[in-house]
Amino acid sequence: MSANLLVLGGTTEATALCRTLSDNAICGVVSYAGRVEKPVQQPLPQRVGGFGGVAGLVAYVRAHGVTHVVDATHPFAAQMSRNAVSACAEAGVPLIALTRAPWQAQSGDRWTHVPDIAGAVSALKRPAARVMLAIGRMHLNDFAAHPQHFYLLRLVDAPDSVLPFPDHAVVQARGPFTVADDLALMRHHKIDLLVSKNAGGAGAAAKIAAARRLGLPVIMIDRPALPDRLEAHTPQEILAWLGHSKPDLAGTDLGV
Ligand code: 3Y8
Ligand code: NAP
Repeated sequence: MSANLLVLGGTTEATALCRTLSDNAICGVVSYAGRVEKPVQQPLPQRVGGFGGVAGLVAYVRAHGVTHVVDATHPFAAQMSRNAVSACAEAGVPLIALTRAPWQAQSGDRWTHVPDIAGAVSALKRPAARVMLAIGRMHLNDFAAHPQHFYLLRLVDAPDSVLPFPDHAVVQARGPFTVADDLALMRHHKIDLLVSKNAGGAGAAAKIAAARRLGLPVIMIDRPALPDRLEAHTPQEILAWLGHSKPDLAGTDLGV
């Protein structure tokens, strides 16, 4: 039976996987939550919007004859990842996660680890600073508790409501970002503190390197706990999991 994948997308790794699947003529659909107005175009058909919890995902998998699910969502998309584990177990469909290791502090880094967004908000209970808040839009209102700071906000889409910060600037940009651009951005806004999720990967790493270069402190939000599941770190590992890795041709009579 040929494979018919459901890729839970929204990351650089998911984009790389979609390219690999398309290059290997493996059928699948990539799924987005619909968080942003225009998700990047992929070389696979895509669907946008929630499934309707675990039951909705089970129903989707069954209705579309999905043979394998790859959870290539962001490490902070914990609810989606939990739902994928439960739904695939219930539907009896194999699941693997395509994920990336967390960033590790290097020499010169001035990180303060906090367990979650609330921890980052508490860490901002301090005299006024110039804070780069590069965690997207979904949790901004939590930081209204500390209006004394100047906030530099980087968002994928323009804000659709008044932001709860008396002193702020908005940069509308979609990653991946470069160190040179993030250095220039932080210098331009005289940033003296960075708040970041420990996203891992390359797409959001530029600001971490820029903060190191500038000697800035970073409030680093650690990842939420995820259920146990099979994990891979490259599209090639996914191909192998699908049984599509190139056969070992050594010693094979190619008849040429
Ligand atoms: C909708 C799909 C690709 C994927 C690219 C990666 C890299 C660029 C860096 C900063 C940090 C942040 C944010 C970020 C990055 C990649 C990746 C990544 C961080 C898109 C995308 C969707 C989203 C959703 C969006 C969240 C927000 C988070 C912005 C596509 C562009 C801050 C995470 O406005 C909103 O509501 C945005 C919401 C979830 C986190 C949040 O809490 O706000 N991502 N990001 C996905 C969907 O609808 O299912 O449009 O391409 C994807 C990417 N964003 O294909 O190259 O792989 O991480 N995304 C974080 O890491 O902290 C920006 O500014 O420095
Ligand atoms: P989340 O909190 O874990 O998920 C909340 C709900 O959103 C899920 O239960 C599901 O709704 C829906 N959902 C999430 N991802 C989906 C997907 N790929 N396809 C279909 N429905 C999805 O997720 P999130 O943190 O909001 O992330 C949403 C999307 O943004 C994901 O694609 C993720 O990869 C991407 N992203 C997130 C971050 C981040 O910092 N969180 C960073 C970069 C990219 P139902 O229960 O109705 O199925």
